[in-house]
Amino acid sequence: MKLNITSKLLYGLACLLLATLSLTACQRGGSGDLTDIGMNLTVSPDPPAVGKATVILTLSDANGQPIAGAEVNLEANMSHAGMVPAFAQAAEAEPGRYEASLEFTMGGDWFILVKATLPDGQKMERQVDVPGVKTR
Ligand SMILES: [Cu+2]
Repeated sequence: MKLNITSKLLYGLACLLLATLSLTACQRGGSGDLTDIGMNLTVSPDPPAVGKATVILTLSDANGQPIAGAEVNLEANMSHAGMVPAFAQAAEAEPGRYEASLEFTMGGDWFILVKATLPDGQKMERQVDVPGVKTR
Protein backbone atom coordinates (compact mmCIF):
# COMPACT_ATOMS: atom_id res chain seq x y z
CA MET A 1 0.00 0.00 0.00
CA LYS A 2 2.73 2.39 0.99
CA LEU A 3 4.70 1.47 -2.12
CA ASN A 4 1.68 2.16 -4.30
CA ILE A 5 1.31 5.70 -2.98
CA THR A 6 5.00 6.36 -3.56
CA SER A 7 4.88 5.23 -7.17
CA LYS A 8 1.78 7.34 -7.81
CA LEU A 9 3.57 10.32 -6.33
CA LEU A 10 6.63 9.64 -8.47
CA TYR A 11 4.48 9.32 -11.57
CA GLY A 12 2.83 12.63 -10.77
CA LEU A 13 6.18 14.31 -10.28
CA ALA A 14 7.52 12.89 -13.55
CA CYS A 15 4.51 14.24 -15.43
CA LEU A 16 4.90 17.63 -13.85
CA LEU A 17 8.60 17.65 -14.76
CA LEU A 18 7.87 16.64 -18.35
CA ALA A 19 5.21 19.31 -18.68
CA THR A 20 7.63 21.94 -17.40
CA LEU A 21 10.37 20.74 -19.75
CA SER A 22 8.17 20.76 -22.83
CA LEU A 23 6.86 24.21 -21.96
CA THR A 24 10.44 25.49 -21.72
CA ALA A 25 11.32 23.76 -24.97
CA CYS A 26 8.40 25.44 -26.72
CA GLN A 27 9.45 28.86 -25.54
CA ARG A 28 13.05 28.35 -26.60
CA GLY A 29 12.08 26.87 -29.95
CA GLY A 30 9.78 29.71 -30.95
CA SER A 31 11.23 32.61 -32.87
CA GLY A 32 10.13 35.18 -30.35
CA ASP A 33 11.06 38.79 -30.36
CA LEU A 34 13.41 38.32 -27.36
CA THR A 35 12.67 41.82 -26.17
CA ASP A 36 15.59 41.87 -23.72
CA ILE A 37 18.08 41.57 -26.60
CA GLY A 38 19.35 44.92 -27.82
CA MET A 39 19.93 45.35 -31.52
CA ASN A 40 21.27 48.33 -33.39
CA LEU A 41 21.51 48.43 -37.16
CA THR A 42 23.15 51.08 -39.26
CA VAL A 43 23.54 51.28 -43.01
CA SER A 44 26.54 52.90 -44.65
CA PRO A 45 26.44 55.11 -46.68
CA ASP A 46 23.98 57.15 -44.68
CA PRO A 47 21.59 58.19 -46.14
CA PRO A 48 21.47 54.92 -48.10
CA ALA A 49 21.74 55.03 -51.89
CA VAL A 50 21.45 52.58 -54.77
CA GLY A 51 24.53 50.39 -55.01
CA LYS A 52 26.67 48.53 -52.53
CA ALA A 53 26.07 49.16 -48.87
CA THR A 54 27.57 47.96 -45.62
CA VAL A 55 25.23 46.92 -42.83
CA ILE A 56 26.63 47.13 -39.31
CA LEU A 57 24.71 45.38 -36.59
CA THR A 58 25.39 45.19 -32.88
CA LEU A 59 23.78 42.76 -30.47
CA SER A 60 23.71 43.16 -26.72
CA ASP A 61 22.18 41.16 -23.89
CA ALA A 62 19.83 42.32 -21.14
CA ASN A 63 22.80 43.79 -19.24
CA GLY A 64 24.04 45.74 -22.26
CA GLN A 65 26.97 43.40 -22.79
CA PRO A 66 27.87 42.55 -26.42
CA ILE A 67 26.69 39.16 -27.64
CA ALA A 68 29.59 37.46 -29.38
CA GLY A 69 29.37 34.29 -31.44
CA ALA A 70 25.93 34.80 -32.92
CA GLU A 71 25.07 33.72 -36.44
CA VAL A 72 23.48 36.62 -38.27
CA ASN A 73 21.76 36.43 -41.63
CA LEU A 74 20.20 39.33 -43.45
CA GLU A 75 17.52 39.50 -46.07
CA ALA A 76 16.95 42.80 -47.83
CA ASN A 77 13.74 43.36 -49.71
CA MET A 78 11.50 46.14 -50.90
CA SER A 79 8.04 46.96 -49.72
CA HIS A 80 6.50 46.40 -53.14
CA ALA A 81 5.98 43.04 -54.83
CA GLY A 82 8.13 41.51 -57.54
CA MET A 83 11.58 42.20 -56.15
CA VAL A 84 14.24 39.55 -55.77
CA PRO A 85 15.44 39.72 -52.17
CA ALA A 86 19.14 40.02 -51.45
CA PHE A 87 20.66 37.72 -48.85
CA ALA A 88 23.84 38.18 -46.89
CA GLN A 89 25.55 36.46 -44.01
CA ALA A 90 27.14 38.85 -41.58
CA ALA A 91 30.68 38.32 -40.33
CA GLU A 92 31.64 39.19 -36.77
CA ALA A 93 34.05 42.10 -37.03
CA GLU A 94 34.55 42.32 -33.28
CA PRO A 95 32.69 40.76 -30.32
CA GLY A 96 29.02 41.62 -30.69
CA ARG A 97 29.53 43.61 -33.88
CA TYR A 98 28.52 42.09 -37.20
CA GLU A 99 29.02 43.41 -40.71
CA ALA A 100 27.55 42.43 -44.05
CA SER A 101 27.60 43.74 -47.60
CA LEU A 102 24.38 44.25 -49.46
CA GLU A 103 23.41 45.85 -52.71
CA PHE A 104 20.38 48.07 -53.07
CA THR A 105 19.35 47.43 -56.65
CA MET A 106 16.81 50.22 -56.90
CA GLY A 107 15.72 53.38 -55.17
CA GLY A 108 12.77 53.42 -52.80
CA ASP A 109 11.66 51.87 -49.54
CA TRP A 110 13.60 48.80 -48.39
CA PHE A 111 13.53 46.72 -45.26
CA ILE A 112 16.10 44.38 -43.80
CA LEU A 113 15.02 41.18 -42.10
CA VAL A 114 17.55 40.16 -39.47
CA LYS A 115 17.65 36.49 -38.52
CA ALA A 116 20.05 35.79 -35.71
CA THR A 117 20.86 32.58 -33.87
CA LEU A 118 22.31 33.48 -30.50
CA PRO A 119 25.14 31.45 -28.93
CA ASP A 120 22.64 29.77 -26.58
CA GLY A 121 20.56 28.59 -29.56
CA GLN A 122 17.74 31.11 -29.26
CA LYS A 123 16.50 32.45 -32.55
CA MET A 124 15.64 36.08 -33.05
CA GLU A 125 13.96 37.70 -36.01
CA ARG A 126 13.53 41.43 -36.45
CA GLN A 127 12.72 43.75 -39.27
CA VAL A 128 14.38 47.11 -39.76
CA ASP A 129 12.96 49.57 -42.25
CA VAL A 130 15.34 51.37 -44.59
CA PRO A 131 13.07 53.92 -46.22
CA GLY A 132 13.99 56.25 -49.05
CA VAL A 133 17.03 54.60 -50.62
CA LYS A 134 18.20 57.25 -53.04
CA THR A 135 18.68 56.79 -56.74
CA ARG A 136 22.11 58.06 -57.72
CU1 LIG B 1 11.99 47.63 -56.08
